[in-house]
Amino acid sequence: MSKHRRSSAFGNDQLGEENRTESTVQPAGSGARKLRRAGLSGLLAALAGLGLSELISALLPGGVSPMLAVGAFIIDIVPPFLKDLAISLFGTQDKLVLLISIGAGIAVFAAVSGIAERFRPPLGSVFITVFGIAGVLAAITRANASWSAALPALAGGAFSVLVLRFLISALQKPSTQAPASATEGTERAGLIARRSFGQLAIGAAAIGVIGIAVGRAISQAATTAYRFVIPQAQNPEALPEGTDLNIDGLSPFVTPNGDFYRIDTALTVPQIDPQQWSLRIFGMVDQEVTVSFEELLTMPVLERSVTLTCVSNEVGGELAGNAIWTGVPIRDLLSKAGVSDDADMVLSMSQDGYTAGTPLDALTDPNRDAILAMAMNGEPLPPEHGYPVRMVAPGLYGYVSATKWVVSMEVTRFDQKQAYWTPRGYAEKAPIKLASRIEVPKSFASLTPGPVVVAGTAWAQHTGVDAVEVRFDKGPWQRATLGAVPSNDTWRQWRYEWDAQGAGTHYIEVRAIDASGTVQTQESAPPLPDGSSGWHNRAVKIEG
Ligand SMILES: Nc1nc2c(c(=O)[nH]1)N[C@H]1C(S)=C(S)[C@@H](COP(=O)(O)O)O[C@H]1N2
Ligand SMILES: [Mo]
Repeated sequence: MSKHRRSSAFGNDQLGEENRTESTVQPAGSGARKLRRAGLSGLLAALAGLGLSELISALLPGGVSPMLAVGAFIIDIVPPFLKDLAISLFGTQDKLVLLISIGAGIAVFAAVSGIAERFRPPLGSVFITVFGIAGVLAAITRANASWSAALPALAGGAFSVLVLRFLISALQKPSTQAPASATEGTERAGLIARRSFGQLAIGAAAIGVIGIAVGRAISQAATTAYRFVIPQAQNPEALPEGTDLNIDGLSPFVTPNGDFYRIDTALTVPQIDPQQWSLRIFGMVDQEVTVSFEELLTMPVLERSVTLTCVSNEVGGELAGNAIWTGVPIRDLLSKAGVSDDADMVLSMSQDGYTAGTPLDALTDPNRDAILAMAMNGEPLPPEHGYPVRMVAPGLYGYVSATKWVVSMEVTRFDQKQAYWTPRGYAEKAPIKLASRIEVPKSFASLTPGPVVVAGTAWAQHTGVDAVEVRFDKGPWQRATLGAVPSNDTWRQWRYEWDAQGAGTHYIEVRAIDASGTVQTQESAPPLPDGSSGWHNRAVKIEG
């Protein structure tokens, strides 16, 4: 019998008739199957609605994908300890995990809506409507959203309700009425019924899958279509000989773009068409300034190596990377606008609403090259690192200085404005702490007695690293050899040749001394509120 039902799914009228008679005989069917089909209806209705909304959001200028808006909203309300937990558990996969959880959440909600619509109509429609409204709210409350941001969720929600009703009514084909008593109403119901459940289901699934795929593809294509020539710096910074000590397993001095750590609150990478992009500088300025990407390309640029570090980096962690950035000095843009003497902060905002508060003097200082970068290691910024334009300010943790997908800078005061992470417990000012780490040999490496290269990186951005010291089994500190650096804004490689003797476990520690003579503190601190501290150590084994 179930076979019959399934074949009726393919819309043969003959079978439909048969089915109808059959259900007159046995109207109940199996309870579990009813539930399953109702749940499936909810899932398909949600899928179709999401598909339509994705498609509209891609085609509509200013359209916001409600699915992503809801995800972004969730990220914004997640408490900071959960964010650090997610980073430590899933690393850079934290967003994938979140996306999957959201997907699973939507699926459960949709299935429940389907069941509710089948057995307690119109409760399922109400659920989906509420969900659609949540999508609308999430979309229109995103930063930089216009009213058109509401449309995809509105249309998707309405369509989803419609699909749900069709699917559920196809499940409840009129079967008890004799043809003789047919009124206009039941005739229409009959028409719907003839579009069998299966046909409708396939249609809904197709709209959903195609809508999502095409929608994503369209919004991605808009970003990557634009080509530009990276402007040449007048005095590009030359890398001296010997920045790289060429040690196996040691981070290269310049981190390739593909290996560069990525940290941000963006659930999916914002897609920005450079031709639509502009940067607005406003607030405590003599005159508001708006620069387009084209204009930016005509301005004099700097090319500088700067090592970025995330405040969430644990002692010995990998959330740091060094790249060569090309872009316009931010001080040039700020002087175009003319900043007020009373201002002390620049609140930069990304296209997706993330904000960072940077001390104004760090951006206007002629001796600190804060850059509005459009290139990273000689290539346009990769989308996940801020395409088309991001900030880079040497010496400050990324969350207070390195806004990606930046679209505005408000010149203001720390006592007037708060940046994204400030109400979430992170310090409003956050210079990068002096740090060093051991990268070679690996933890618990098994070594043969004799000379062993111990190596790693150390950083004290904008101050510079003057020395790195290592010690073994709490013995005396030994000076390591340092790699060359182009400036004090980058990390520095170090190496020490150790005469490894004595079978068993040995304990290596490292600390750095910066150019102002400060010795890296042993005091251990967690990332919250202003960055981790403490000496990195590693245990290794010498074979007997
Ligand atoms: N738009 C935006 N920019 C952002 C962030 C963000 O969440 N959104 N995170 C900041 C943080 S915390 C860091 S550490 C750096 C990381 O830059 P990267 O991903 O290019 O390594 O970006 C900064 N810029
Ligand atoms: Mo960060």
